[in-house]
Parts: sequence; structure tokens; C-alpha cells
Amino acid sequence: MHATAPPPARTVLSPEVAEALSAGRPVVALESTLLAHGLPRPDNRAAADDVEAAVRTGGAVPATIAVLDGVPHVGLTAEEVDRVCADPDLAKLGVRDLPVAAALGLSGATTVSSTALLAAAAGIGVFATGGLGGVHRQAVDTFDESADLTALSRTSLVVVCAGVKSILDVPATLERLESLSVTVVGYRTTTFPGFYVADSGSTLDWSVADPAQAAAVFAARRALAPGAVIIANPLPVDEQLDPALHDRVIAGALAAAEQAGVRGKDVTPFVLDHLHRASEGATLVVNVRLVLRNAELAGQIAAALAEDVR
Ligand code: PSU
Ligand code: MN
Repeated sequence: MHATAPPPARTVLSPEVAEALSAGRPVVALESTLLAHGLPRPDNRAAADDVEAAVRTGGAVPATIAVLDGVPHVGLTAEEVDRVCADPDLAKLGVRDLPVAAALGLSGATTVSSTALLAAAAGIGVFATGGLGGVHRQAVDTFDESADLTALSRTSLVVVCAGVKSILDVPATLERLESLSVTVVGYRTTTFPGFYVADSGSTLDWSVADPAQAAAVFAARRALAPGAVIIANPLPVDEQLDPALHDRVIAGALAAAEQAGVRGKDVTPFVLDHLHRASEGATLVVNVRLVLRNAELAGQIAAALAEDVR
């Protein structure tokens, strides 16, 4: 006989998140890699609070997700957010890393892939981030494609983002999302956003006009097959990074990563950090701005979804 599978790793829900979920009130998941590895310390700490506040403005309860001492936490206390934002050695955990962290009692920040999985398992239907991982520009040689894409192909939730990080190969990433049957919809646009800039140069087939339509697309997706609905929410043009500055600093950051021989999961944090410094903080301001906008919209979509279920 086969040994029976062990019970799934215990997940701790914060009291507020547990209460909201059991009452059917709207909840929005937030990832922690963006805090620990995407934004510089100490600015990341204020950003963490601001993102949670933006979810509340949208009408939902925020649930920032991280793994602490081997235990997935959905909804963090202020002290737990301090830990995530202050520890320079915190691991970056994708889905494949979760079992190791659980078994060895390790702590780490969760990426889009692992946050989506833990959120859906907890019964959360909406997730806000900055930009998704995707296909890297040298992927033909390196095979570097974020696990975010495959994770989203099998996880049922709405992900609100400003597209994929513009350090990536955006058209190739959209092709892979199509192959993986991930639903991608623009928010009030069919222009696919370029993270720091409003227009990535790629277009989408579909757009939704308001949070209720986004919620309706997700309800239809959930009834059809597992998999995510990506709501691509561009920055307004007057809030984007200057496109000329954007192209210049990205080229420099990618060249620096190449020269430093950075590989694997260190590529994204290295490049984001290089951009923040090369742009003298301009990319950081825009990065935080777009995450806040996504968090607020995600709150509105979660509220529309909760309304629908009623
Ligand atoms: N979006 C941001 N900043 C980030 C990330 C996304 O605005 O730091 C993180 C996310 O956690 C995403 C991860 O899942 O980068 C992708 O990393 P990789 O390319 O190694 O899969
Ligand atoms: Mn990668």
C-alpha cells in the first residue's frame, strides 16, 4: 500500500483575513517578493503599508502573503511586515521552493507564482502586483521563463498588474500566455501596458470597462476551467516613466546583468535595483505608483465579485 500523503502545510490566516473570508467579504492577496526583492530598503516598508491602504480604499481587506519559519502566512501583522522588509537574506520563494521552506522551517518572500497558489488555496479570488514575471529577452539561449506563467495557467484567480516587467520580452510573454490559455484583458484599453510605461507596443484582443465586468470575466473563467484572468492596468500617460529614459536605463541594466554574470532568480532583483539607481529613483517612484493603482483596482474588483456572489 502507498503511504498516505501528509496533510498540506499548515497556513496561518490573520484574524482579519480569516473573518473576512468566512463572512464572504472581499479580500485581495498581495505578494511579498515585490517588497523584499523588488523595492529597496527602507522605502519598501512604507510602500507595504501604502499598498495595503490602497486595497482598503478599493473596498477590500489586504492579505500580504509570505512564508515565516516554514509556515505560509496570509495576512501579516506589522511586525511580520517589518521582518519581510528588513531582512536582507530573506529567500525568494517560487512554487517549487515552498516545500523546501516548509520542511526546513525557512522564511521567504513569495513571488507571483507562489502567492497566487497560496491565495487561491486560502479562498482568495483577487491578487494585485506590479508586473508579472515572463519570458526573458535571452530566453532562446537561457530558457529563462518565469514560473509565474505556468502557475497562472492552473490557478483560479484575478491578477491585477501593469503588464509584465519591461525588462522582459513582452511579445514572447504574451505568446506564452496564449499557449497556456491564460485569459488576458486590458482595463479600459486594448494596449498592453509596459509596466513603467503605459504602452508596451503590444496589443490585446479584449478590454473591460469597469470592475464589475472584470469580476464577470473571472466568474465565467472559473466556471469554465482552472486558470487566471490577468487584468492589465496601464499607468496614465502623465504618470508613466519618460519613455526615452526608460529605454536608456533598461538597456544599461540588462548589459550590467550580463556583465556581472547574474543568472536565474537573481536576474529580476538585480535589474530592478540597477534601474532604481540608474534612474536616480525615478523607476522606484513609478514602480510604487503602479502597484498602488493596481491594489486599489483589485480592491474594487474583489468588492464587485463579493457583490455578485451575494
Ligand atoms: N513585479 C514587481 N516587482 C517584483 C516582481 C514583480 O513590480 O519584484 C517579482 C514578482 O514576485 C515576480 C517575480 O513573481 O518578480 C518574478 O521573478 P522571476 O523573473 O525570477 O520569475
Ligand atoms: Mn527566471
